[in-house]
Amino acid sequence: MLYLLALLLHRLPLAMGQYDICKSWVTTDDGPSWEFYACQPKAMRMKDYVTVRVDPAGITCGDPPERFCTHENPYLCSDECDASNPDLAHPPKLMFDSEDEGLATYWQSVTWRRYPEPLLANITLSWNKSIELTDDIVITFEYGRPTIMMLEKSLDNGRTWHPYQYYADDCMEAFSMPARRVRDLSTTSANRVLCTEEYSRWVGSKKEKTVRFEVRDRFAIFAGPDLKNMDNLYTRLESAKGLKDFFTVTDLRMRLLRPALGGTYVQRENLYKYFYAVSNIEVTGRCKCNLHANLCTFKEGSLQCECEHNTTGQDCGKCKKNFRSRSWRAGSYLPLPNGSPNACAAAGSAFGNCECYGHSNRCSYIDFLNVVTCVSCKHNTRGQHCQHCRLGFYRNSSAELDDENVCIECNCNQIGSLHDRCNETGYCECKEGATGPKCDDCLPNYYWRQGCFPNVCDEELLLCQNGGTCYQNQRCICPVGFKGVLCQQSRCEADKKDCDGAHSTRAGLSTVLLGVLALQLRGFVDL
Ligand SMILES: *[C@@H]1O[C@H](CO)[C@@H](O)[C@H](O)[C@H]1NC(C)=O
Ligand SMILES: *[C@@H]1O[C@H](CO)[C@@H](O)[C@H](O)[C@H]1NC(C)=O
Ligand SMILES: *[C@@H]1O[C@H](CO)[C@@H](O)[C@H](O)[C@H]1NC(C)=O
Ligand SMILES: *[C@@H]1O[C@H](CO)[C@@H](O)[C@H](O)[C@H]1NC(C)=O
Ligand SMILES: *[C@@H]1O[C@H](CO)[C@@H](O)[C@H](O)[C@H]1NC(C)=O
Ligand SMILES: [Ca+2]
Repeated sequence: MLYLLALLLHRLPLAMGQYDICKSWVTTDDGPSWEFYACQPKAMRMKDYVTVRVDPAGITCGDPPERFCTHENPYLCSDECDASNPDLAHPPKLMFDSEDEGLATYWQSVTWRRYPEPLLANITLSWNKSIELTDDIVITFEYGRPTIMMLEKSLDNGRTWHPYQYYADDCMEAFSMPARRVRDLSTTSANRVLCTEEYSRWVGSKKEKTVRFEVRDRFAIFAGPDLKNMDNLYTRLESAKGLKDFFTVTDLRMRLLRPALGGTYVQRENLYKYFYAVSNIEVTGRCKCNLHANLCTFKEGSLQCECEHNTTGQDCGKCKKNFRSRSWRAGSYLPLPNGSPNACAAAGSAFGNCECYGHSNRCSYIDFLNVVTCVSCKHNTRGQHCQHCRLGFYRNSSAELDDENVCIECNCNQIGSLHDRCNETGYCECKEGATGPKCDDCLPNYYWRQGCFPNVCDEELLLCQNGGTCYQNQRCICPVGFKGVLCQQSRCEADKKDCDGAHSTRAGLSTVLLGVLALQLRGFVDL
């Protein structure tokens, strides 16, 4: 019975469709054991998990309430948008609800009352998870499709953006790009970003409502018109550089640049018929789990792969702890039909097994030492297992040994410190007088000037005397008749000749003038 079950399970990958299961319990000549396969989650309706943001603020209609008209009957302007009335409001979430039979629900923008200033809106969809598109993105516009719009995508949760497709009724005029159709692309240009005129021309607002990003047409370049030859597609995805990433997104952004114009020029006397209204955005795709999971669940507000093959992370993008004897690899669609799981392996004791904590992909045997050591440790690590930090770096106590951020630069102040190394808590070794973790401060009674120097004068112990004033702890500015580091010395005592005429006005005056001259030369007094 168990054998039969095992046999059944073993046959499942083929029966259920490709890459649906990650492992099965099989019986071999050596007894029963697990067999592992490349696996991926099923495609889902991604609009159910999306977060949306509409820019700029105030672009959604209804605050204050506003009247709008349609292109079909511009004189019948009975429709009204009012954000405070649930029946007349058009908030962004209505782009993602399920459409009941009959009336469409939609997000709507304000009208183009500021014409000729352009009417611009950005609709940003975020998943906080990488997703592989498996079908067309379909955006449904009520009351006419935009004359000009652009689709952008991000692969890094919105940090950087790239154009995905341009849409215009005249590509040359709008984007200086020739109009092209996805259907005309070839195997070498399947991931080209192009401008299409297919979804922007006026055909009547009821007739054609959708704008597409054609994923299926691009797949069909490899898999044939009915997507029957998926093997060929999977082979291409595995081998053609950048092709997989082309269909992968974490975020999408629609930049609406000019509304539907009704097939004619803008009529200034009725700007109430120009606006955007989107009733649905369909995005079909699967979680990207690097072929290490066949389930993806919605947990704590984000999609998460349920990783197998002893991998872990949101995208199963690394090996589990204690399973890092070789570096992580994505599963592969090849060889057909079950692919390669490229599972992570336990850190065992086999000869040549050399843990590098993910900082190196290469080990080498050093003959005369009879050891295996990691080669070219990355992330500022060093050592046989890349387990130490390079000189000038220290261990990040909140990071695991296999973390890319495990080593932090010491950043010792070059002038204040003895060298660029630091201790385990990031403290540098300071020259005399310097202090602080990085040696960029001075101890009390020292002043900073390309390094720390002991104070010449201050407010406490090293007081300037005889009415002298302390200049930035660096020197005393002495009154006429006194000198010395702390102005402690009368010039009379220093030079008897000066004192002979101490009571004569002339001599006194010349001393004053000399003093002033001296100060002026030093730049302390303006005459
Ligand atoms: C839309 O996003 C782009 C960045 O891609 C930005 O430059 C532009 O100002 C945004 N437009 C609006 C209307 O917020
Ligand atoms: C994004 O997903 C990660 C991993 O699941 C989670 O830790 C983080 O809080 C999420 N961020 C947001 C903004 O939801
Ligand atoms: C993952 O590790 C477990 C032990 O925790 C082991 O039983 C299992 O076979 C491993 N799976 C793979 C794919 O290596
Ligand atoms: C230390 O590691 C944690 C965890 O990876 C990281 O978030 C943090 O930025 C690191 N600290 C520094 C200073 O690099
Ligand atoms: C590093 O140096 C600082 C300052 O000298 C000291 O307080 C700290 O305890 C040292 N840390 C270690 C781990 O030695
Ligand atoms: Ca809707």
